[in-house]
This record gives sequence, structure tokens and C-alpha cells, in this order.
Amino acid sequence: MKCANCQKEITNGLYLCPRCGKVTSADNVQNVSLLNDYANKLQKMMQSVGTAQHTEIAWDLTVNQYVQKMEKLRVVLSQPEFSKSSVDRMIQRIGNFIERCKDPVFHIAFVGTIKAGKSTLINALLGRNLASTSVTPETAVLTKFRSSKTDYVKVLFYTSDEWTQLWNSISNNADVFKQEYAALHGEQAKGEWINHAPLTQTVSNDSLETEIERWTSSKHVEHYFVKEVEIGLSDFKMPEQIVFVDTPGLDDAVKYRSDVTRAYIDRANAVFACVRSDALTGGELNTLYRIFSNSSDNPEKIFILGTQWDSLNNPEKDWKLQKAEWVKYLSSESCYGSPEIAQRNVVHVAAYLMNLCRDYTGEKDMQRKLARIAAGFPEFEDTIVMPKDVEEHLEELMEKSNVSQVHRRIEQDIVPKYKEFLMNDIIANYQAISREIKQFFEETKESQNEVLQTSMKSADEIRQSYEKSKKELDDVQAYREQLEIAMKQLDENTKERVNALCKSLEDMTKSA
Ligand SMILES: Nc1nc2c(ncn2[C@@H]2O[C@H](COP(=O)(O)OP(=O)(O)O)[C@@H](O)[C@H]2O)c(=O)[nH]1
Ligand SMILES: [Mg+2]
Repeated sequence: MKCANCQKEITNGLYLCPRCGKVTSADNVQNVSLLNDYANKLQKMMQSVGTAQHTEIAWDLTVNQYVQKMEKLRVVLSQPEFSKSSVDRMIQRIGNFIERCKDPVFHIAFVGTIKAGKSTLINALLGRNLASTSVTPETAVLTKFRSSKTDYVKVLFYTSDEWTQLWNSISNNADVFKQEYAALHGEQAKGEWINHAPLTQTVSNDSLETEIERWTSSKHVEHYFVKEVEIGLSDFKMPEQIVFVDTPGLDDAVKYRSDVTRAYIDRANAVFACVRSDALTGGELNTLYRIFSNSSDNPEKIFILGTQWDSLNNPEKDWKLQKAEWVKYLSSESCYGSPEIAQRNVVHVAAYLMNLCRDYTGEKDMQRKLARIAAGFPEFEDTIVMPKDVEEHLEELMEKSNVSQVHRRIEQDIVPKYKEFLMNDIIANYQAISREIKQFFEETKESQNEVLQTSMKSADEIRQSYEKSKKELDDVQAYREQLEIAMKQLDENTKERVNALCKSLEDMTKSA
């Protein structure tokens, strides 16, 4: 049938038009004023949808449309008709999605428990010690590294709301956090840094270490209030849109910070999960399962690194056994889905060994450390007898550290495909949110249906409440139809879209 007001085609039997929001027919309706009430509400909602704020996404037209649709859905969900508790999560997901579209960057997150060796590994990959390893477990700042034309350090600070949440989430046994905070006069410094505007400093390549330390090291009081540090590196050999993220531990004594890491896992486009090679605990396995459940579309972007490999008693032999065990757990459908992929993506690494060789100065202490590690490998038994012998074998020891294998995984499995992965992630994210919203509306409709069924129990009640329930049902149906129009394009041509989007991203990279 056609709507009497806007003349657009609509489903038969609707009281309210999902296109213009006006009453289509008041036949058989006793309580016309109630119907009008609903019509007004619907029109108001449509009006606010029409004026929804729009964040312009300049880098791609289709992503721009996705964002526009999500912004409209956000307005619909924010209507007082829906309880805040049931829509909050969706609204938050929409917000995250929009943020993600604004900044199309491929995040490689290095995650794991505290002291797993994340920062040491990042330093091995960067080729210099920039990620802070001098931190106590209670202090760890999320740090991003990306390639840039100039070297810079950008610092973001907590807002007072975030700080309150962080402070309230400090676990009871985080004594060190509180003691150090007191010793550095945190309370006195707080006023200066909380709510501070982001700081971006261009620095010379040589002073990066000092500048980063100022914001991330536990020696400086400022680091408590730093939410995130982004470091631009002129000598980082990665495409500018690939970012390495050093995350606080998943077992941070400050729950707020572990939560930030968890959120990052969900947001990351690829994950390097660092697990000490001698221990895959139940807790860690749980985290790994969670990582997989968040990227079910492509588990090949998840790497499990057995870190601190050199500290096993007998690295080669012990790791073989460990790895077989890990692969067994990780080959299931819910993880890698095959033992072959698990074999390939579970990689041992001794980043500390790499860094020791790289920074080798010939000091006795360094020679001793290296000789101790070399003693774990039978192949050096005859050649490294005295500590000073290590000097002749630095190249081999570096190769032994297996950092080059991690490099290769990044360069072969991620870099050539990152744009495609990025686009797939944006689309998958969009679809997942849309599905959740759709389901929410289906459920809302069902619960309205139940109201209707219950009210049919007595003939008298029908007369009294039928009209009301029916209008409510129509109302929801109208919302839903609106949504369905908005989401129709959703499942179309996903593959083609990926290609088109990759192309635009490519153009953007070129013009950047
Ligand atoms: N023997 C050895 N020690 C390592 C290795 N990687 C990290 N470590 C040590 O483990 C400790 C924690 O490392 P860090 O990178 O700060 O861990 P994070 O908390 O995960 O960032 C430090 O004392 C490192 O020197 C490694 O490959 N071999
Ligand atoms: Mg660290």
C-alpha cells in the first residue's frame, strides 16, 4: 500500500509510515490520540536522524557512507524509548568504529603478561632500545611506534574522568604502585598533567631515547598521567600506516590499564602475543583464545611468540616439546584451525640475545652474559670456550635469536597484505555492529509481541490494552524498517568493495 501522506510504498497494515512518520490509517483505532503521540515521537526521531552530526571521512567514499549510517543508527539508539543499559554497548562500539575509520592505520599489537618480553622484542625489531624496559610492573604506558618523515614524540594524558577510573581500579596488592607514586610526589604533580592537552614534540633522532624516557619511565612522575605515547621514527622501515603498539601487561595491577590492553587486542589488526617459552598457563591460554575469537575471519594475523627462548635449560630440546604442546592447543577450529598454520605462526624468539649482540661493546660483563647464553647451544660448545670468544660469533648468535624470523613474518605475511586486511577489518567491524543492532531490534519486536500475547489472556484486557500494544508494535516495526533500509547495502559485494577500498587507500598513501 501507499502512505496517504508521502505516497511512498509501505508494508500493508502499518499505522505509522516508516518513511515520513505520519499516521497512515486510523481505521479501527479507538485511541487516536495515542496513535498521534507515537506519530509525533517517530517524526521527532526521524528529524534527529536527519540532523545527525556527520564526521567527514575524506579518504574513502564508501567508508564515509558507513560512518554516516552508523552515526544515524547512533541517534536512533539514543532515543529515550530504549533503555540505556541495553544500547550503551552498541553506542560505544559505533563510537570506536567511527574513530577507526577516521584514522585508517594498521595496528600490530604486542600483548602478553607483564615481563613476557614485549618491549625487549619491539626494541629488537626497531634495532634500538626505544621501548621502555626499565619499568616496574606497576607502570607501563601504551606506546605506539610508526614511521614518519620527521622524528617526533606525541604524548596524550588522562582526563580527570579516566584518572578517577584508573585510580579506583588499582588492585589491593598494588603496593608498589602506591609507594612509588607517593615517593615521586604524584599527588602534587597530578594537577599539572591530568587533562593536559596532547603534546607533540619534534625531536632529533639522537634524543628520542631521552624524550621517550621522560614520559614512560618510572623514574619520572609524569609517566603516571600519560595515557599513550606515539613515536614517529624517520628510520623505521615500515609503511607509514603500520603501527607497532607496545601494550601494558594483561595482568597489570591497575585494572584500568589491563582493560586498555584488552580493548587494544580487540582493535588490533594483527597480534603478536608474547608468552614466555617455558610457560603457557591456563590464564594465558584463555587470553589467546580470546584473541582468536576476535579475529575469527583470519587467524593468520595472529602470531604466538615463545619469548625468552634462551632462558630455557636446553632451548632447542625443551622448546620442541613446548611447541608441540602449544600447537596441539592452538590447532583447533576456534584457533588456527590447522596444525600447519599453528606450526608456522608459533615462533620462538630470544630478543634479549639479539639486543645484546647488537649493542656489543666488548665489555667483560657483556661477554659473560653472551657466553652464558651460548652455553645453552651445543653448536657453540667447541667454539665459545672463553667469554671473549663470543666476539667471533656475534652474527651466528644474532641469527640464533630468531628475531629475523619474526621480521620475516611481518614482512612476508603482513606488509604486502595490510591494506586488504585493514579494509576487511573495517567491513567486518561494520557488519558485526550492524548484526548486533539488527538483533537488538528483532528482540525488541519480540518482547513487544509478548506484551501483546499476554494481554490477550482476557477478552476485557484485549479491549483495553490491545490498541496500546499494537501501536507499540507498529512503532518498533517502523524503527526496524528504517533500519533495514539503512542496512540493505550491507551484505552486497563485500569482495569488490575491498578492492575498491584498497585502491583508494593506495591513492591516499601516494598523495600523502
Ligand atoms: N634471557 C632473556 N631475557 C629476556 C628476553 N626478553 C626479555 N627478557 C627480560 O625479561 C624482562 C622483561 O622484559 P620486558 O621486555 O620489559 O617485558 P614486558 O613487560 O613484556 O615489556 C627484562 O628483564 C628483560 O631483560 C629474552 O629474550 N631473553
Ligand atoms: Mg614493556
